[in-house]
Amino acid sequence: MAFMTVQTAPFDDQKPGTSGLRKKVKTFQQAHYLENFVQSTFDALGDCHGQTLVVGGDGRFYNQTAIQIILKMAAASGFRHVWVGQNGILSTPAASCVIRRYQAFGGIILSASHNPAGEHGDFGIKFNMANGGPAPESITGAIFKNSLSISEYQISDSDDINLSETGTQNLDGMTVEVIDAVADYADLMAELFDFAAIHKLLTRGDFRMRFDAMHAVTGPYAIEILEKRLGAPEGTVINGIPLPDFGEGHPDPNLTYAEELVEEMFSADAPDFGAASDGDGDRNMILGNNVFVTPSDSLAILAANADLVPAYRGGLKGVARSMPTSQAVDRVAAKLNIEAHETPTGWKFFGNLLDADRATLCGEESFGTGSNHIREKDGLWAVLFWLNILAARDLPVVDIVEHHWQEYGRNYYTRHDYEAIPTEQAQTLMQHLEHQLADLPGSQFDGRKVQYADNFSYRDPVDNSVADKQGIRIGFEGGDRIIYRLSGTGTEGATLRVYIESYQADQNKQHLDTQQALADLIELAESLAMIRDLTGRTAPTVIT
Ligand code: G16
Repeated sequence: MAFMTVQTAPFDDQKPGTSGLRKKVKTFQQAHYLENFVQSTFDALGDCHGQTLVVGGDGRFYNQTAIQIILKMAAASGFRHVWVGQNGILSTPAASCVIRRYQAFGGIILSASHNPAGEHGDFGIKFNMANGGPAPESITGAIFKNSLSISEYQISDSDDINLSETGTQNLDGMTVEVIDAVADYADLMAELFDFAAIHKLLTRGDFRMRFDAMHAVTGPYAIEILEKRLGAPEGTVINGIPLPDFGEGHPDPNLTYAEELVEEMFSADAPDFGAASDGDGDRNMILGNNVFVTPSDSLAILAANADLVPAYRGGLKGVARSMPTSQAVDRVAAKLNIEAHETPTGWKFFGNLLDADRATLCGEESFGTGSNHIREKDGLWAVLFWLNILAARDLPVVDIVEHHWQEYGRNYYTRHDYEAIPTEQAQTLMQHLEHQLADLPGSQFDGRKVQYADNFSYRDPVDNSVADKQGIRIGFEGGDRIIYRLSGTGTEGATLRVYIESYQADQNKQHLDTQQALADLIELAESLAMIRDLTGRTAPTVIT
């Protein structure tokens, strides 16, 4: 067995997006494509000799092939120790947990999140740092730069590692530890939440829940935690077996793609609590009997009820949300008299705030919620947080949500996505909006006065790094907002996201249908951006 140096040539499309590099499987299968990105990553990290690496993925097609390549390249780059999830599996939050628990140098996570999987689907790769969180822009920028000039990479020619059994193996002098993918994460959850109270709730007979793992990575985690450790009846977890093509589904936990769960939760005999997670286990959707909790409301409700959870009983240091996420949590922060941070979209922007202990809970409108327990958003953590609240308050989900609105007011909120628009059309639309920004402040639309209009720029309060052009914001007096962004995670053309929010303090007006309550703002968002004219689209692809 020996290390080889392989000659290669750069690819020009390896710029990491919102969450790592995501491309079609076919793109990754090109000769040298994955290897170039991995070498560019190792080179961006500096000296890897003697270091420990964590590797795992969401189990989608190409996961194990990619892991074998990465292990051989890690050995050739001098890593001394690698922790790999059994069968190559680690959910994104579990990978973050393992990196922190074993004080690794960092980890490689293989996932394209909720994007469809299988031979014709998507694949993805990203690097997480020693804190367990996604690499910051300084590193992803260096990876991209390296990828544009790479001319060779190093790899071992040894045999594949057996990933199916836990235990220690040797790869050209590097120790590979195949670990139980679930145990460390499940133990961490047991440390954070009141498992005894949740166990009581799930076994008392009059409380039913359903968790949809959507044939993606969370199945084994949910079965171990909800059914085995917390005593929920067998069958509580549906679609619990991870499949390389996710059962040809689209494991994006929202009202459109989690159809099976949504149908059950809005039926006459609906369970009391329903939840779903996504491809790699970091997203969550929360439902009650005939009620959907928006991710933005969920974040605000978790913050307002945090003192019911053992891990957060000491109080929250602060909260953080991505800019397009509704401002509901800001109101809770104001009441608790703690800091509220507004960051660009992308979990990586929460890392510094969490490390500096300036935020305890973080969340995004894109069905992501998490805390300082790891440095990724965490689907099952959010589900357990809700179960802990339900066990402590003994109220239906709908009451918890409505009581929250009564106390804090309701932020009506929706996101309209226009997927796979030709990139040039999307850019023209964003430029058209940019050109209006200077003139918009002070303008009136249906009685709403524009207070500010800009392209969001963020200065990280910890390291002062600046991220520009993070989305167009049109804010009105009273707090209503329209926001436009192009997604950084799609793999086909461009996805336009339009986020619309309106605040309602009047309890008598808090029970409208969201799309109706926001109808005039939705129409205004369309006309300001000229979506129909510039894209030919008459309706969004997905509404959440
Ligand atoms: C990723 C990021 C999130 C982001 C989401 C949507 O989530 O980790 O921070 O909110 O993408 O990003 P965009 O609007 O740019 O498509 P995931 O679950 O896909 O890793």
